[in-house]
Amino acid sequence: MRPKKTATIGEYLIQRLHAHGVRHVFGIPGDYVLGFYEQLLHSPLQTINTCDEQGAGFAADAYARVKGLGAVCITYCVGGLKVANPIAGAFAEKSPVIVISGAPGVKEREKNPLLHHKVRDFDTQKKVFEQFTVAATVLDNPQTAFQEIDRVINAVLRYKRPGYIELPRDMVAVTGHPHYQASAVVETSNPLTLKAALADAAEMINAARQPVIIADVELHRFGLQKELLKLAEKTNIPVASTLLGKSVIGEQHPFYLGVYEGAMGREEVRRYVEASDCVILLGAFLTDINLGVFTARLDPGRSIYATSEKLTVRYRSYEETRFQDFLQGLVRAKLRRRKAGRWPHPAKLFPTVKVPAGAPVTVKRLFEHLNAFLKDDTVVVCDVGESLFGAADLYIRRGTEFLGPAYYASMGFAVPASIGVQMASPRSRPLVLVGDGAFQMTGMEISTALRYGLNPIVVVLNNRGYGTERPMQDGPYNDVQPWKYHRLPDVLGAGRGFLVNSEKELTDALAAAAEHTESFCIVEVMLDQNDHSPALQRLTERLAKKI
Ligand SMILES: Cc1ncc(C[n+]2csc(CCOP(=O)(O)OP(=O)(O)O)c2C)c(N)n1
Ligand SMILES: [Mg+2]
Repeated sequence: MRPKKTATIGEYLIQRLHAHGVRHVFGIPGDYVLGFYEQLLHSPLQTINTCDEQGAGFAADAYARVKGLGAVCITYCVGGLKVANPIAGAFAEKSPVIVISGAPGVKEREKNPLLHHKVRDFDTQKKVFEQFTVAATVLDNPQTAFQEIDRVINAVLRYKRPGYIELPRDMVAVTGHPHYQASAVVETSNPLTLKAALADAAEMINAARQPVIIADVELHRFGLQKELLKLAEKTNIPVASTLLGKSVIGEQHPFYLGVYEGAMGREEVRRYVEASDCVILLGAFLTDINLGVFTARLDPGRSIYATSEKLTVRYRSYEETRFQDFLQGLVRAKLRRRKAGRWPHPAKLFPTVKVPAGAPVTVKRLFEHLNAFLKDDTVVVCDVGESLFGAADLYIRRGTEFLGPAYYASMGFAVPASIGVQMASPRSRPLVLVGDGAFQMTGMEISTALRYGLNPIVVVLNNRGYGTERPMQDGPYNDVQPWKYHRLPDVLGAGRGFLVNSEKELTDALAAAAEHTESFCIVEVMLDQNDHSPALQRLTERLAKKI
């Protein structure tokens, strides 16, 4: 798309999104944003209309995680405040999403009339978004609008967190500053500090007996997976990931230990990591879930901690050092190559034990079967609950093929996120793992998948309620209305549904779903209410102690 000299504000926004690789915009129009939707229609960007704005927010978040930038476009307040939750999640988990909200025109705002959708003041919505975006603007001045668009997009790309652009409806078709030149922000590390940090880190790594890398989500976000592999291969230092960073490295890789999550994760991974005298944390979020509800034992005195926000080597911290420069520097640094050591590898999690075909499905067996079912083009998209905890042990074949809200943990993520995933990566087929409770929140977005010709396989883990919460504290508030999830194709007029009560039905359903590629499949798996994955049992025991 060639930039136009006399672009309107709306056109310029579209040009810049396109220039940064965005091809799809998720959302729902309203009168305050219809003018911009019309411009989108005549642009190379495709709009994806979801059933609900929350779905659009999750889809844009997932799109951003896969493609590097996502966009959601909604109307003022009624739409905007519905994307507040997914955008808060994108902020918390570092996903670069641009929120574009229509709004009353600048002229309409004079004398402060009570226009529809206004909550309190005209800037109420902007104030809300300022809490969970790295830059927010109202494009109310044609002289500065282009500059503001670039400022927000640059901040989003720099911090990998959401940004907010409010577009008053009478500004969409106004021409912006004709002589404005977009300038790329070039940020660099302070070379002397970087050099000192690298020397410090290299000395510590070289002196270590058993160094280990913990690779987390920022490596995905900053596209540094190749550097991670180079570092591991060059030094023979093994790599563990976290739940949020899962699939940052292909899990069949010989350097891969598994997911480290304190006492919640596999014991041999915990032991190996915690016995290390040099833990190299790369792009890591030290969250409660990532750290197995703070059961992880990581000593700062034995750690190198590098993220986009801070860099410390033991207790020394280094300012003005970019995360990517530090990692690239480590790859080039003089690091001792170790003898290939012996470290744990993820266990082969396959249903090797034969059980009677009619045996009911347990959570453990479900994940074993799913593991065997994963193909090279499968992207696993998890929702909160058993889906996420059980999936920690799935064996993800290649990089960036696992998405889950493993920190913010908002239910309702997975089904809409799968739309973003498949739009960003059309050759993939999402495998959605979602609890019945979460499905009741955003599962109708399966209709959006159908509308746009996508073909996710949605596995609904039906344990009749909020299973995750039952071991902590149970009551009727953890029940949900039983639905016949597998009958959804009847309602939507397409797709295939399967009801699974036994192992045999599970393997048959998965095989049939693999064959049925023309539209979505929904596999409803009946589980015992009191059956939990081992990881969840450990987690809830620890959480219950904190209530
Ligand atoms: C939007 C939202 N509301 C409430 C919660 C609190 N919560 C955490 S897990 C959970 C139950 C999830 O139920 P379901 O989706 O059926 O999965 P299960 O735990 O049964 O595997 C709830 C209500 C949440 N995380 N997100
Ligand atoms: Mg449930």
